[in-house]
Amino acid sequence: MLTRIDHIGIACFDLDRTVEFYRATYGFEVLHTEVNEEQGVREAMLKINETSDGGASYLQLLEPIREDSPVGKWLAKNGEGVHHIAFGTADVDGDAAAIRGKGVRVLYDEPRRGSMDSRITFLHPKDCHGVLTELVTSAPGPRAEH
Ligand code: MC0
Repeated sequence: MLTRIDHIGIACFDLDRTVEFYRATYGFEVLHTEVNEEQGVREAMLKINETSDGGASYLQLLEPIREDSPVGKWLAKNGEGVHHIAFGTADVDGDAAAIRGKGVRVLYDEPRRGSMDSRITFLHPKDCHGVLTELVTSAPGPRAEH
C-alpha cells in the first residue's frame, strides 16, 4: 500500500547552486548527498517532514552526471523542473506487481538501489498521465545522515 509521498525529484543543472537556493529561500538543509552511478545522478536529499508511518518526505535535487542519463536527457529537452514523484510503501515488490497487473508499465523487473539504500522502481510516465512515478521502500533502521 502506498502510504506517503516519499519525495519529489527536481532536475537541476547545478546541484550546489540549487541546494543553496533551497537553503537560502526556505531554510531546508541537506540531510544526505550521494552519487548513484547506475541512475546517472548526483543528488541531495532535503528532509521536509517526518510522517506517521515512520518514513519521511524529501525534496530530491538531481544533477545528471551523464548527458545520456534519464535526468540528462530530460533536462536537455525540458530545462529544470519537477522530474518525478515518489510514493513510499513498505512493500515495493508487492505494490509494483499489483500495479503491473493493472496494465501500467513497471520499468524494472526487480527493484533497484535508490537513495539512502532504499529499493526503488519506476512506472512509465506515458502510463501515468505524463508523470514519471517512482515507488520506494526505505532501508530499514535509522537513516544514514551524511
Ligand atoms: C521522459 N519522459 C517523461 C519523463 N522522462 N515524461 C515525464 N516525466 C519524465 N521525467 C517522456 C519523454 O518526454 C518522451 O515523451 C517519452 O517519455 C520517452 O522519453 P525519452 O526521453 O525518449 O527517454 P527514454 O524512453 O529513453 O526514457 C524514458 C524513461 C526513463 C521514463 C523510460 O527516463 C527512465 O528509465 N526513467 C526512470 C529512471 C530515472 O528517471 N532515473 C533518474 C532518477 P515524448 O512524448 O516526447 O515521446 S534516479 C532517482 O530518482 C533515484 C536516485 C532515487 O529516487 O533514489
